[in-house]
Amino acid sequence: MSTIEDRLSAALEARADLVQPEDLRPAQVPGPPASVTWLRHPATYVAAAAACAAVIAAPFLVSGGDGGTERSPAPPPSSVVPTELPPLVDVGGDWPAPDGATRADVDGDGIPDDVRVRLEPGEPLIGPRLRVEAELSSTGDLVWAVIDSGEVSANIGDVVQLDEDPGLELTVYRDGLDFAVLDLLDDRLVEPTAPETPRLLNGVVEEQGTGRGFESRVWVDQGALFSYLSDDSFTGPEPLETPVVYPVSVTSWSISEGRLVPSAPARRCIDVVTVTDSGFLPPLADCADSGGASGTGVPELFPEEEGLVGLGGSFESEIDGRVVTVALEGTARDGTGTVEEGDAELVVTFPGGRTARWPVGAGWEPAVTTAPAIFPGGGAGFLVRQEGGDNTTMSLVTVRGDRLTATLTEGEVPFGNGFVGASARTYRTWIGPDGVLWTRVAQEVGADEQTVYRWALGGTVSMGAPSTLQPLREGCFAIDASDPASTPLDRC
Ligand SMILES: [Ca+2]
Ligand SMILES: [Ca+2]
Repeated sequence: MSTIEDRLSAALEARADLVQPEDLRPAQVPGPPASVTWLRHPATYVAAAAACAAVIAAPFLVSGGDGGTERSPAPPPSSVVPTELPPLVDVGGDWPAPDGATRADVDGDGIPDDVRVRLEPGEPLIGPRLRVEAELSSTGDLVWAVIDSGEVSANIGDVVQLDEDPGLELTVYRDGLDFAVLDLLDDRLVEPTAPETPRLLNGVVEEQGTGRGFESRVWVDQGALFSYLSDDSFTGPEPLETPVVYPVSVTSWSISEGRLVPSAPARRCIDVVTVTDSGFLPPLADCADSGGASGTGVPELFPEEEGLVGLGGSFESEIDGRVVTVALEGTARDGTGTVEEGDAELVVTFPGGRTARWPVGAGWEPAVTTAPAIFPGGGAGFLVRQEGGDNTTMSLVTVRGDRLTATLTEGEVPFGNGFVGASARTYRTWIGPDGVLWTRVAQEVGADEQTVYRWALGGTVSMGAPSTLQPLREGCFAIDASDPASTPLDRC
């Protein structure tokens, strides 16, 4: 029986006169890499976790475009077409293939072919390139592509059918980089040109200048290739502190004329509340909200919940099916309308008499809204307001079990009532129907046009830590500030 090298030599000789210099270049790399997770290959979970920090810290490790580096063969010395083609040099045929062969019908003859990933030896764990090769059952030929590698590992992902050729296309997971898609074309594997956006990335796409990131996922469902990008950015770095329900833009992919073609994005929601068993697939559901930033529906923002209880007052409320008593205890400083640290506490008494306390920070005298803020997935909290001067500072105190925890807020979207920076541009935060917590920010001074955000509780991974309030952009609405509850809402 001939060895792979024997077959390779024969194949190379047979088609040496077909090969152009560019055939030896590394296949195209689709855009800059970012980060990782959501993997179907068990071995890569560990590898991805190990590589995560390093990848985020150094996201631009490989060249994009044609990969024009010293690794590429030199171009012809002039634009004159050479009359003699250079000999085809094997690249990576002797690199190790630690994962062994995957079976996939690359040539479409109905018989699975052996597919391997060979890792270029190098530092710290692997070299800068991979060789993906397939031994075709139809001809016995060995076909391959050399592409850029990730940091630690690579493996063949699911096979996909993206065009009308019967052969299946390969997806290649590379930690820290976008997925590579490889297609058999003219007896070699090629990487179709990918658009800059959306990405074929499992990980975080950084939002410039904010320290936040968008979540990007890739998956295969019944031979079709999909990806999504979250509509909103979240705190991170990874895993991002995503809420339990949030909108994403889903893209399906095809190949046409040597290009990866994304479909028009479809708005869906990641929803771990209603989708409890999705297997390896992301928990996608129709969005229950009014349509979000890219929709056309109008959310029910008003009337605003206006019930307030001040220091010394209390009320009953139902949280997660339990009736609790909520009180603001303490006293304000004489004549100033302010409190110092330790002067005031939010006290929640649970059935059976157990109490939990949250100390109100120094500031204006507090009041608490009598209607709780309600979040998808069962989260709930009370809004403590400290109003004075031009601003109202707000703290959302969540009830988890028998504990009170103040949520964190950060980022560009302000929380509370006041003016943005030194401008006269207003922002206002309120609890609307169904306990939804909203903030609206005037687009210009005095304008009715307001950007509206729906707040969600993020950080579902680390239940022991404080949640971060994550703003989901609902869109722009014209709101008459003098009487917002009675005027019809229109999208800007
Ligand atoms: Ca085959
Ligand atoms: Ca195909």
